[in-house]
Amino acid sequence: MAVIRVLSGIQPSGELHIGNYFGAIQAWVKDQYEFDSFFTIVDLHAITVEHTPEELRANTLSLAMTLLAAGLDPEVCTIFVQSHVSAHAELSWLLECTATYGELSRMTQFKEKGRSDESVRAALFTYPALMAADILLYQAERVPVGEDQRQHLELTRDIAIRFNTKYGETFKIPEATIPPLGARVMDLAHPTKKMSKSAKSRAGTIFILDTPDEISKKVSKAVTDTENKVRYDIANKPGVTNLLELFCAATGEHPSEVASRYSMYGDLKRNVADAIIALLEPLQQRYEELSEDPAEVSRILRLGAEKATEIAAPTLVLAKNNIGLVAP
Ligand code: AQP
Repeated sequence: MAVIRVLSGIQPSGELHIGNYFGAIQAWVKDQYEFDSFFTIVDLHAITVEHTPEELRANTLSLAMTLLAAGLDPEVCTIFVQSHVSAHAELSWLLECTATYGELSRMTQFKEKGRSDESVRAALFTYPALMAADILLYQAERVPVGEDQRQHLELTRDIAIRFNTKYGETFKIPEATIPPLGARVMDLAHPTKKMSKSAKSRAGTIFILDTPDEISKKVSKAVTDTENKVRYDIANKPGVTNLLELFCAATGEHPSEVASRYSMYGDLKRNVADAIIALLEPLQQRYEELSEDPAEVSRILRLGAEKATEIAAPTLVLAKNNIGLVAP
C-alpha cells in the first residue's frame, strides 16, 4: 500500500500559543503515528517581516523544544528546520515563476499584514510560493493546518496543477486537513481577531508556556458580552463561543452539550482555564527537561534535516528538469 505523506510547518515568529496547538500541533501528534510525517520550523518564512537575528535563533530552538514537548516523536516523524534543507528555497523560485501577481495579491494574509505599506518586504508577497514549495517538495498529500492557512493551501494546489499541466506530471496535489474544533482560536481580548504569536498585547493570547496563574488571569478577563447566556453562536457571541471551542478542543467534548451545562460565564471561564492548565502541565514539564539538553535537540534537528534533504532531492531534480533547466 502506498504511504501517505504529511507535511506541515510553523514559523519561529514568537512563542507557540494555544491556537497553534489546537489548530495544528494536536493533529500533528496524531498524524505522526498514521502517516509518513514531516514537520518543519519555517524560519525562512519568519524573516519575511521585521525580526531580530538573535531572537529568531532563540525562537527556533525554543520552538523545536516545544514541539518535542508537545509530543512529536523524532523516532516516528521527521522534525527539521526549513533553512537546513536548501531545496525549499530553490523550488520556491521555480514556483514563484509559476504563480501570478494576481493570485498572490488576493491572499488575505498579505492584505492584512502588508498591503498598502511601501516598506513591506517583497518576500511577504511571495511567501505563498515558498509555502507551496515546502509542501510540494515532499509530495505531501495531507497538510494539517488551522483555518487561516486554507487559502494558501488552495493556492498551493492551483500552482501544482498548473505546473503539472504545463510542464508534465511533477507534484502530488495536497489537501488541507483542518480540525473540526480549534481551527480558528480567537484572541481572548478581541474575540473577532485570530489569536496570534505577533499580537501587540499578550493579554488575549494563551502561550503554551504560560504559568497556571497567567492562564487563569487571561481566561477570567476574556471578553464576552452582557447577555450572560452560555450559547454556541459564532456570529452573535464570539467571546463565549471561543471559550466553548477552547474547552472542547482541550477535552474532546461537543460545544452545544457543554453550553447547556452552564448558566454563568464565571463558571465556564474557571473550567476553561482548568482544562487548559491540565492539558499543558505535562507538556511544560517535558519542556523543562528538554531545555536542560539543547545538544540533543540540535542532534534531532540535524538528523531531521538529513532525512528531509534525502526525500526532497528527487522532486527538486524532477521539477528542474520538467521546467526546462539543463542538468549540471
Ligand atoms: N488562532 C489560531 N487558531 C488555530 N490555528 C492557528 N494557527 C495559527 N494561529 C491559529 C495555525 O498554526 C499553524 C502555524 O502557524 P504559523 O506559524 O504558520 O503562522 P500563522 O498562521 O501566521 O500563526 P500566528 O501564530 O498568527 O503567527 P504570526 O503572528 O507570526 O503570524 C498553522 O497551521 C496555522 O493555521
